[in-house]
Amino acid sequence: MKAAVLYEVGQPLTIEDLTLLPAKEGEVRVRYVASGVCHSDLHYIKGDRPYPKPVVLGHEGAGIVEEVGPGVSYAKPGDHVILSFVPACGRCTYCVEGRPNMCSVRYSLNGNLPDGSTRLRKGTQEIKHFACMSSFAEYGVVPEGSLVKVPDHIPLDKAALVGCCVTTGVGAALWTAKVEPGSSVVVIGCGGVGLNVIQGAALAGAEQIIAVDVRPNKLDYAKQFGATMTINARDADPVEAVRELTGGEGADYAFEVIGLTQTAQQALLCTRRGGKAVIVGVIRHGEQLTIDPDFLHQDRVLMGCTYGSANMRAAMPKLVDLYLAKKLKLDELVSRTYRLDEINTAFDALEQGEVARSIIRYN
Ligand code: CND
Ligand code: ZN
Repeated sequence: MKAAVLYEVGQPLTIEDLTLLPAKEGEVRVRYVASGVCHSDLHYIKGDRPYPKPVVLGHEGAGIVEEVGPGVSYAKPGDHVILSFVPACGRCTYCVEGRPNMCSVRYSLNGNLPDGSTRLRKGTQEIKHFACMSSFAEYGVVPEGSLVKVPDHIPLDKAALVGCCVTTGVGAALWTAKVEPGSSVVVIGCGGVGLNVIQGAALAGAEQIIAVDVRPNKLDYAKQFGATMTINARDADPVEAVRELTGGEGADYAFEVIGLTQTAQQALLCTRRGGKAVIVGVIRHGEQLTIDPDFLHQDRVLMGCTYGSANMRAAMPKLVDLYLAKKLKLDELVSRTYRLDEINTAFDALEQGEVARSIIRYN
């Protein structure tokens, strides 16, 4: 099968012919239909975070189950699935608590499947998996716990986005911050994930949704997804601008959706007394955040967020239903569709801020 391999940090991905070994006990072979191109993948390409290599990236995929290994009961060949980038084991404390986004298995993978081995080969060379998914490939072998079944009539290229940016963004508003009706919200960074925080805040009934970005095209997208006001951070200090727009108080909720310490600080400074700041962006490994303790003293809450605090098998089908009911935008997220051999162009477009989201579509 064809797959895009990252050999070295900072190098373009290489399209290779790889061998995919058969699914073992508790694993499933999936034919990918599409994979979104997320900034988290770009963080690994740029070396913002360490990861074993060579690796096939891609963590926003959907496809069709082709074959199931021994002991698999959740899915059968032909099932349409969104892939979760966390393979929930169903047994650890986090899974049992209904917080499978933090399943213990996730933190022990190190580029392998849960049994500690890999199914990807270039000749005899072992290639690492990413998030047990590696959806920048035509096929994947994934743990059963990565699958979220969806109805056959949802287009899988749109469903793929539910695999990361939609669940992360909408979930950050609904399940991490628990945005309340009538509240004021600031979203700093209006890319694929940030636009979904905006539509999540709109779904929650936020009254004021202030979008901050440095690119005018992103602020246009933000309005389309429910922002009531926009600030270009190149033209105005976002913290001062937010204070002005909120009667001098600051917002009830602020979300950082870029992955920079400076904007994370801005998010906290944008909140009113008693407000919540949620850091959704992935900040470069090893960097430190400086916060003013006086600020926290005023009942403010600073929160992290992984996967929108979602319980994936409960959350994703609900998001799909909202899309089918025309209450959640997915079509509008897909600015461009690329072939796998155009993947480096897709990453350039992401880095240059040209797209809301782009997807890689297989055949
Ligand atoms: P994308 O690159 O699409 O969006 C980032 C946006 O930030 C762009 O629109 C930029 O123009 C904008 N931007 C850049 N600098 C500034 C600035 N100084 N002020 C205002 N806006 C700015 O990225 P994405 O939406 O794919 O991902 C965003 C972050 O979310 C990224 O760090 C990614 O790794 C992270 C993320 C987190 C999680 C999670 O579970 N927490 C899941 N997926 C992605
Ligand atoms: Zn992602």
